[in-house]
Amino acid sequence: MTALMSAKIRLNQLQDGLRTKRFGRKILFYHKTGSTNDWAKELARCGTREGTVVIAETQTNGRGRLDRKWVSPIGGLWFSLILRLELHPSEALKLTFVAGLAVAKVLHDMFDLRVETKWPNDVLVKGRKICGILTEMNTTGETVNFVVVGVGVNTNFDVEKTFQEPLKRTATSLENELGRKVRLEELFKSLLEELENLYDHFTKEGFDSILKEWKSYASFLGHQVEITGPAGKLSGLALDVNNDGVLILKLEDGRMRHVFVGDISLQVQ
Ligand code: BT5
Repeated sequence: MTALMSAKIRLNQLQDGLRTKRFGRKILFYHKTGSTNDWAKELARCGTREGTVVIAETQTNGRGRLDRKWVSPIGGLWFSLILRLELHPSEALKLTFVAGLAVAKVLHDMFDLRVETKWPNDVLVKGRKICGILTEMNTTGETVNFVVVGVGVNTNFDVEKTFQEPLKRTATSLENELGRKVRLEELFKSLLEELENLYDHFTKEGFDSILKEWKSYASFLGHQVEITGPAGKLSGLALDVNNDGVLILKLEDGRMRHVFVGDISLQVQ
């Protein structure tokens, strides 16, 4: 495979053999765009159907949570999926777990990698971030009009050469972990298939078994962690993630704390 083939996305192969009913049946492709989440939201606002995907080879304004920057060079897999489902706004976080589990399963099954899920929206390999998920929604009062789930997987590039400090130490890519490039289109199709599978399970059967499986990849549970959130830093034992996707932290003084938003870092003991 030449470097060009593995960095560029071959549009005609994105749907070739795709085994989904709805996800990725309509795809908008950009060589370069600001953020695929922004385009997906725009399309959803105009009524575009569930399962539509926006994908780009590179993003100039890739976003993380709280408007943080998501670095999105060529060679990565950057896409957003439009979902239309009945749920309460407080439940949208659950879709982040659905997507995180889909990524973890696919990376494990396709490449035999030891992947970990980290609350709330990361997938890691050997403690380094290989994927981030950004779930955004549009609401009217308590009605969710649509949800956009953005998935970014560091794939065919070397983080050492591509990222700056401190990201080159905290991130990894499939190329770094496997020592080779992979077919972006095949990875994309497998992710869409797993996403559709798990999403259908979630809408029909509920969140319990999704969360249970997500937790089976969550190696931070049972460890001392530090949470950085809107209210500052908190340290404690990461006890559990409850059925709302909320992290339960046991503080050093023994009190329990529900954490709704934040970033976890493991504490070295
Ligand atoms: C995320 O936010 O992890 C969500 C990332 C979602 C990206 C996808 S790509 C397709 C779609 N379109 C978008 O515009 N976004 C979505 P958060 O948990 O807030 O993490 C952001 C932090 O991760 C940054 O502050 C950096 O520290 C780090 N980071 C940035 N780029 C990274 C990368 N490529 N790989 C690993 N870490 C990165």
